[in-house]
Amino acid sequence: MNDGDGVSTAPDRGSRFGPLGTALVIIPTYNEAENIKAIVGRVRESVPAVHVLVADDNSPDGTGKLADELAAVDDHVHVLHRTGKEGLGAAYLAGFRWGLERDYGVLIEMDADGSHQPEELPRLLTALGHADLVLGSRWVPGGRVVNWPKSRELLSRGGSTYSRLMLDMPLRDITGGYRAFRRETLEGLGLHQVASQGYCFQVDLARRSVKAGYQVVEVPITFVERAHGDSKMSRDIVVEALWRVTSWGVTERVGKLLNPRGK
Ligand SMILES: Nc1nc2c(ncn2[C@@H]2O[C@H](COP(=O)(O)OP(=O)(O)OP(=O)(O)O)[C@@H](O)[C@H]2O)c(=O)[nH]1
Ligand SMILES: [Mg+2]
Repeated sequence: MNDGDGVSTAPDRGSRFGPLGTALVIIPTYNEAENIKAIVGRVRESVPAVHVLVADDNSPDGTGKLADELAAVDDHVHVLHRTGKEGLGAAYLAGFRWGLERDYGVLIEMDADGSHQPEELPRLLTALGHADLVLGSRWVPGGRVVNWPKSRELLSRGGSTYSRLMLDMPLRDITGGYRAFRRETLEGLGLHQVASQGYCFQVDLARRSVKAGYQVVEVPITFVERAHGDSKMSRDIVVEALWRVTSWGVTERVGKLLNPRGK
């Protein structure tokens, strides 16, 4: 869908990075009726050329219907209705598939609750002109969190630090969910093998990108705690992340011990 209104950067002379094409912002939703109109409006205002896909898991509070109302009056807004709650990872995978089938050049992850500010999207897209994947990062200089309880900050910082050390990855914010992928990056990640959910889904995609040799760039963002609606964070999500990250790290270490030259 490179219909001429895409966010494009001219390819660098001598750079392997081509123009970006049209961008699709994927917003997974479960019970975000209080937030959906505001977030879609802010995205469309911030970068009018982008398209938005709301990937709703049949939210009981009617988020999907509100999204349909937005789509009815704006041909840049689309809705993917899913049958029931299957978690953030499954919703993103379905959204990526939807976007890749329709030839979008850039696929962006963004929460519905206002934590990821659409006004910062131009900075992510600019950085993607020279990268395969851009991570909105709370934990690089210039990045910050607003209104987060100390306990959440510790959990997030701790999760990123543990993942960085365990997986030997040079990234500061590995669990964040404000990201911009080039379509070619997603096509190279083996998405059909991704089974992880929640925070772990984000760690998994970052890990696959680094392993595949992609250029991953972190851009500082200001992350704002949700003001409306309920968090879907749960103990299960944290336990899953801890378990999978540990198991990936151990598997890699054993692999290196058995085959130090990586042959
Ligand atoms: N489609 C779908 N979306 C989900 C699901 N779980 C969470 N989401 C959405 O994913 C985004 C992130 O979820 P949040 O509840 O904000 O998780 P969080 O940011 O870790 O938690 P808070 O900081 O408390 O907001 C939001 O837009 C949610 O509506 C799910 O099972 N299906
Ligand atoms: Mg949130």
